[in-house]
Amino acid sequence: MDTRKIIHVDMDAFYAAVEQRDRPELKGQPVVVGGNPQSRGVVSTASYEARRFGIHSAMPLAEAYRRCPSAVFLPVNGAKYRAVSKEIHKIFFDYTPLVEPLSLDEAFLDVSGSTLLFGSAPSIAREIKDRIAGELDLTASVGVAGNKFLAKLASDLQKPNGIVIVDQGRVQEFLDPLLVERVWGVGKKTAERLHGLNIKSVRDLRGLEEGYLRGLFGSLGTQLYQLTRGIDERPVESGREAKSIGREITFDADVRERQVLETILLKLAISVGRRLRKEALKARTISLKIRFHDFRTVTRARTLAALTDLDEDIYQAACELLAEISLRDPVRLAGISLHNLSDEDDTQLSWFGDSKKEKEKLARAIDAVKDKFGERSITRARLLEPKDK
Ligand code: TTP
Ligand code: MG
Repeated sequence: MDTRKIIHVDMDAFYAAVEQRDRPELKGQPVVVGGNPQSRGVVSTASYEARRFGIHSAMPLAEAYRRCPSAVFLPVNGAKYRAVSKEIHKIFFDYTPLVEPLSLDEAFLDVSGSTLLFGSAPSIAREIKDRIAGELDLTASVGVAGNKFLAKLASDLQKPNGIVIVDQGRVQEFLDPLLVERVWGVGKKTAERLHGLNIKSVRDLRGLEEGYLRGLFGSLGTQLYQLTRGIDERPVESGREAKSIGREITFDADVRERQVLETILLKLAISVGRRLRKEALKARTISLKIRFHDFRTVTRARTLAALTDLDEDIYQAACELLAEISLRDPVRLAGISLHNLSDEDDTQLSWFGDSKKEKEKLARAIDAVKDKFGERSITRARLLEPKDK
């Protein structure tokens, strides 16, 4: 039984809300943060007014423009959001030193040791929300529960400006009606397999025995067994500072085909690209890690001429690096990591991106992805795992 008190805070439409706050004439208007709609970038976030037009994060800006030409398109001002994020963290630290930021606008707080001084976890959560509104003129959604999994689920349930408290005694009641897609670790593929077994809700999933789940999904099976019962022991880890952003996947079965690996690299590129944009950072160096079945590990890195936060740039570099690696042995793991991160706005370097050769290279990269994975692949949504959030 969980005795911890965990709060998850997630700011509402963060970048867009900061822009609307600083330019009150934008309040109530569809605002898209991401850049010029003529550029090849993607939407970082959209105000709730813009979301009504179907605009969402990671959508190409051109598509957002098509859906709502009258929206106000703004560049990503990373330095500003970083400064606001620091202000938010200052409020958190008034209640506990155990703060684990997940991105600029999202954090876990462990307030188990704070209740004697500051009152119950729900009242701390309310106070934090009120202070964010009063001092920073922004809204946050918060979840309060006995562990990270439940707190994060809760903060998402009544967005925007929501507060959801998961009582210890009502965990199962809270979890059971939720769709399996909301369970940490359930991506698109796992969800499809579960749907094939007619498992739609957490309640359905909870009906499966642990051994059976392990047989189906390996260690993920055990994780699902526990999470569907509201068990999650992961501690809140404070003091984690991302100097690099990386993601790797160990395969269920070794992979020999280069093409399969390229598909996996696309998925990894989309995942790290998203995290990069959530941190309002750009990367200059992309590194690829390949581990063979005998655990021999090869890494290769490439430093780009200009900073990027685009999935297709990351994907292209990763594929080029893969091309340098001989695949005589089967592969058990692939990973992409991003280094030399910067929040500089290097748009003054964009003359580089405008050079004909560079443009052609990019167009080829995008076409290659589309040829291989279909027209919609570049919209990304297809490959995004909801739990990457
Ligand atoms: P989110 O918390 O996912 O989104 P949000 O705060 O804009 O909206 P809400 O939480 O109310 O649904 O991400 C936080 C910020 O990270 C977001 O404002 C912009 C940035 N971001 C990107 O740049 N690219 C992305 O793909 C995502 C998801 C977020
Ligand atoms: Mg948010």
